[in-house]
Amino acid sequence: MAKKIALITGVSGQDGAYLAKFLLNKNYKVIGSDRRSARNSQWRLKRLGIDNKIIYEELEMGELFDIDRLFKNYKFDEVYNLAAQSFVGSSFYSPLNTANITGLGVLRVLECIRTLSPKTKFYQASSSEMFGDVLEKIQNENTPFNPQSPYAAAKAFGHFLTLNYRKSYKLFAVSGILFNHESPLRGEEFVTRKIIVGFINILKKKKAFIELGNINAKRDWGYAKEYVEQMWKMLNQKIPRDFVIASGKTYSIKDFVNEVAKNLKMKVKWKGNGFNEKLYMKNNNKIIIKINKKLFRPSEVNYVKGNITKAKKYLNWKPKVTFKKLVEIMVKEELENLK
Ligand code: F7E
Repeated sequence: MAKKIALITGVSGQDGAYLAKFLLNKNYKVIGSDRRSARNSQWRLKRLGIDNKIIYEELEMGELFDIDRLFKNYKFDEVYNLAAQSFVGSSFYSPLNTANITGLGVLRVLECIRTLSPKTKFYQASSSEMFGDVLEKIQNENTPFNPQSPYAAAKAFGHFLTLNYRKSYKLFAVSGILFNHESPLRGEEFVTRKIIVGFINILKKKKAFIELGNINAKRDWGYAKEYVEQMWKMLNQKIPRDFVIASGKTYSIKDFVNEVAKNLKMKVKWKGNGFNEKLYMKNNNKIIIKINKKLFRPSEVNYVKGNITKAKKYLNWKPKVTFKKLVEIMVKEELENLK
């Protein structure tokens, strides 16, 4: 049987790399694309040992003709649209670029599918950030969106267009609303890996302290490697449906810090309040975390918690990796990579 062909946009990101590996193991021919400037950021593909196993294509999500060219060169069975300006914090400083890539980029791909390849199945990487200042305590596929950043607004645009193209043109187009998902392949600009790398640098005496923003924000964190498998499952259902993928548990950034410290056997204590809250080493009273006002976002998502009833029913999935296990995996691999 001929191999299935999949396109993963944003292949050198955390999810792109895990998904590429997963699809290669399922005997897909994987075309992975990224913007030209991401050429040098293939460390994740290398770490997973697949940098030479995928076909790499440079692709600007801002250029319709670039996407069009790819659709004329390959007959894709499945397209996973993971390309985005994905850092919420940066979206406040580059809102137009975020809207163009994270939002309009989705529409460009959908237009290529509609006009050139209507049998191609399409997965859109939607995000729990769309729930924003949450309108329901626990969020599911029907919870209304209340985006709090240019990133979240752009994701909501992509989400609704995916739904619209499914209804209007009968495309097999679905959105996975993924809550925060982390791994050793997470970028250091995101808070989980920033904390782990920061603490290890403190232990190695390469750094005195790290600075964080809002440590009271709460997130529903899961393991990226598990989550990307659900993307594939969504495209391999009989009926196209959207799904929330989450752990169903919520923890603060402070909880994450405490768990990392525990894993690194650092005895620590918090003191002070608000902007003056600090984390100290118990043995010598050295400050290892300070709060920096500049790292607060102009508007914040304070709390999210996902409901995965639908994923349990149709995808037959529930998360295996708990919060504690996730921190353990991330810390362990970070230490091993230092060796
Ligand atoms: O922030 C707070 C920050 O940047 C988490 C992306 O994958 O998940 C991710 O978005 C929280 C926020 O992820 C720092 O204010 C405090 O409340 O790790 P993050 P995110 O914004 O939740 C969603 C689902 C996506 O779709 C996104 O693409 O941590 N926080 N201090 C900090 N955050 C960062 N980055 N750095 C700090 O120093």
